[in-house]
Parts: sequence; C-alpha cells; structure tokens
Amino acid sequence: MSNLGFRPEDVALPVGHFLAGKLVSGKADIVVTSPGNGHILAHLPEAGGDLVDEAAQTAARVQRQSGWADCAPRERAKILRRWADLVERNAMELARLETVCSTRPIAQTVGWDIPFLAEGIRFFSEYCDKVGGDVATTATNLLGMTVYEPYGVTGAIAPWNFPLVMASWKVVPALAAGNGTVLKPSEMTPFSVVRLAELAIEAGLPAGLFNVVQGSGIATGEAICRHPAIGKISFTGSTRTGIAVMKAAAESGPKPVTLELGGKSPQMVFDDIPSVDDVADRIFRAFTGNAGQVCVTGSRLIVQRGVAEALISALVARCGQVKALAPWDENSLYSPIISESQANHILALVQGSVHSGAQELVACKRMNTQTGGIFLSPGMVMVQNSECPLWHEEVFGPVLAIQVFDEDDQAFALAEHPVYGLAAGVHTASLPRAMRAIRTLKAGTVWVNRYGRSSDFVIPTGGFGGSGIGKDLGRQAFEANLRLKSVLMAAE
Ligand code: TXE
Repeated sequence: MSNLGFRPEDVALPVGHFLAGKLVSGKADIVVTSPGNGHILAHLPEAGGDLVDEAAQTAARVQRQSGWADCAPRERAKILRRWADLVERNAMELARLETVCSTRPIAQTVGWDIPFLAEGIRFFSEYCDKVGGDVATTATNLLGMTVYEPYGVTGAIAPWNFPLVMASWKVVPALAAGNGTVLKPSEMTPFSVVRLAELAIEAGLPAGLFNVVQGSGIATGEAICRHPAIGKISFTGSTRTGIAVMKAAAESGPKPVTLELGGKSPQMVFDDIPSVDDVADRIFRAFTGNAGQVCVTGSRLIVQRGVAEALISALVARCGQVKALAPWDENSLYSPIISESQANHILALVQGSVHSGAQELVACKRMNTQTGGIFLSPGMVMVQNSECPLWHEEVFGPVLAIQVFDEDDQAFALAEHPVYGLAAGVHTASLPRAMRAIRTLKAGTVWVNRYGRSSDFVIPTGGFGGSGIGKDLGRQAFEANLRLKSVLMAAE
C-alpha cells in the first residue's frame, strides 16, 4: 500500500455531540490525546443527564414520527446499503479520523476496519425483512401469533480499541430492526463515529434517529443506562463496568443488556501440529494484534512439552521484529497503547508476576519512537502456576503468559478460567482433540487451527460467565434489538 500516510494536524476533527443531525459543542473539559505522539487533539464536551435526555427524546420522537419503524422493512435496508456505499466512498476520511486518536495503524484502518464496517452494515441490512414472527397452532376459531417489534430507542456504549467497528456492531442492528439509538463512544476515541452518523443522514436516515453523545462513563454512560426512554443497552468494555451497566439497567427498567466483556483466552498447542512456523505466526498475531488490546486476545499459551521449545523460540524471534511507528505512518503495522495509564497498568502486571516467581522470556518494555508515542514491545512470560496475576488477569497489552503440559487432561484443566470465557484456540492435527476442545471448553467462541474472526458476520461473538451476556454479530444480534409480542385473535 502506498500514499496512506498523513499528518495528524491536517485532519479536521468533528468535536462535539451529534444531535438531530447537527454537531453540538459545549463546555469542553475532557482532554483527548493521541497515543501516536501524546499530543492534545481536542477538548471534548461532556453530556450530562439533560443532554442525554434530549438525545433519547429526539431519537424516540423521530423513531415514532419518521416512519422508520413503520415503513416496508426493505426501505430501511435500502438506506443502510446506501450508508455502506458512502462509508466506502469516504474511506480515507473515516480511516484518518479513526487512526488519529486510536491505536489503529492507517494501513489497517484502510485495509480492514473501514471495509469491515461497510460490510457489517450490509450484513445487518439483509435482516431488515427476513426476521418475522410465527403463527401458533391454536383452535381454528383463534389466530395466535408472535410478532417482533423494535424497543423504540436503544443505548450503545462503545470502547476505544476498534471505535468504528465496535460502535457499528451496536448501532447498526438496532437501526436495522427499526429503533432509534443513542451512542456514547469512548471519551478517548470520539471523532470517527460522528462522521459515521453524518454519513447515515446523507444516505437517507432521518436526522435525530442516530445521536452521538460524548462524555465519560460515570456522567454520560450511566445516564444512558438509566434513561427511561431507552429500552435496551448494548455495551462493550471491561467486566467491572459491564456489571455497573447491568446494575443501572436493572434499577431503571429492568431493561435487557448485551454485554461483550473482558477475556483471558487460552491457546492450546499440541505436539502433533504439522508446522511450528504456521502456528507461531497465528499465536504471535493473536497476542500482538492491536498490541493485545482486543477482547479476544489469545494471552495464555498452553503448549505441549514436545513442541514447546521450538514454538517458544519461534515466538521469541518474532518479538524482536516489531517496529514502532506512528499510526499515521503508512508503514506502521504495530499499535501504540491507548494511554499512559493503560501502559503503566500492563507493566505493573508484568512486574507483579515476575516478583511472584514468573520467568520473563522476553521483556515487555517501553519502545522509543521518533514521534513520542506510547509503545510497549511484545513480552513473553513463563508462568509457574495458575495463581500468577498474568495467568488470570486481563492484561490488554502485548504479553503472552505460557505454561507447558504433558498430558491432554492437564491442558484442558489449564485452559479453564474461573471468571472469563470469551474465546479459545486449539491447534492440533487430531480430530478427537479438536472435538474435545469444541465440546468442553467454556468459551463463547472456539477456533480450531486458526485464531481470530473471519468476515463471516453470520457467526455471532460473545462470552460466557464474566465475559458477558448475549451476542454481537449474527442473526442473534439483530434479534436482540427486537422484542416479541404475543397476539391472540378470536374469529368472532
Ligand atoms: O474500559 P471501560 P476502559 C477492558 C481492558 C481494559 C479495561 C479498562 O481490560 O484494560 O477494560 O479499559 C464507558 N456506565 N476492556 O477503562 O471502563 C467508557 O466511557 C456506563 C475490554 O476503557 O469498560 C467507555 O465508553 N458506561 C474491552 C466504555 O464504557 C461506562 C474494550 C468502556 O470503558 C461506565 C475496552 C459506567 N459506569 C476495555 N464507565 C473489550 N471487551 O473489548 C465507563 N463506561
């Protein structure tokens, strides 16, 4: 790829809330900095209860009055398809807005995030007129039915690690199902979703149906969760915040929640793998992609003794090849860490583990860059037992914790986590081992001989236990934005 690089100061940032189709400013107290160089990009206003109320009431009024929920569903699908086309036509602008404040290198936002976003919109547009209710078997003098209807307005709270894609997984199925929606992006990555909302209006979405409110979790996020006109919440973030979201939704409803939360996902490697190099590539990508700031990061390696030495040295070699370049450099492939506090948290977790007896194979260290960005090099740590903090706490950084096993039963026991159950990978040539992994691992997704999602949006994603409730993507994510009404009609 060429000519992708840009200068952050050349990007015009839409700073503010997006209400009823207009950018709205306010007293701007939240400082937004770029992880690529630590510079201040903007001061962001924060929506308190009043502004969240205005956004929710606007979405509710427009949803009722614009015909969005009442039109032939194919009309909604047409507008969503136009929206996807506009996303592609404005790919460079969206990619820059995403890259300038997030951890996503420009080659990846152009090559993956934006195309994936556009296809995701098309995927949900296809459900608009495909999901209906049922006719019940009743006595012939009765007609019993179940019909789906939208909630009215949904709330969406998104994280900073893939700002556009994560927001779209919440907002798009909600709109496709006939709802209005209020989105709060992370206060660290607030710009690209505003442009996404503008493009929706250009595509034909009624202004005011999709509103964006900016602010912190405590002020703005909590107000969304508690707003009486908001009938359903979709959230991605930490398990701790997910519990707070669920509590607020329960106390103000109760209202349903979809929660995509943290993880500590295992990758099991058996010594029957056909190629150490191929598996090393997969494992390396799985813990260093977006510098480990991915919910499904494969941060625990469980490797059989026969292949451990070869695999570990292949991984160590890969760790040494990473280069830290500003995300807006077209050659950048490796992500910065989103904030200083996040970087300190990662380093403290590694240090704590080493103090408690873990052996550092490759140190996770700060990397110097010409731009002054916040970068940590990939680290690998051999863990003595499952009590080690790096084995059970989500690190959300580029650090792989490793344990070696001899017998299959040991590997399956190590893969279990007392809290998380988001994803798991198994790398083996043995069908019985793969089948055992599929059947027994407590994880919302099991990948066999690969690690990571494909562009098959039909496969839902979500966790078990402390990793969440409900699913993003798939038909299930569309249906989660609808409620089921039962109807019984008498013939006379
Ligand atoms: O997450 P938060 P943070 C994990 C990861 C990371 C840790 C902290 O382990 O180290 O979380 O990151 C909003 N009511 N993940 O602090 O707090 C907040 O403004 C309503 C995993 O960024 O969960 C932001 O928009 N909303 C993860 C969003 O919630 C609230 C992605 C996420 O913030 C709120 C990100 C409240 N009380 C972090 N408090 C994944 N699963 O991919 C905060 N928010």
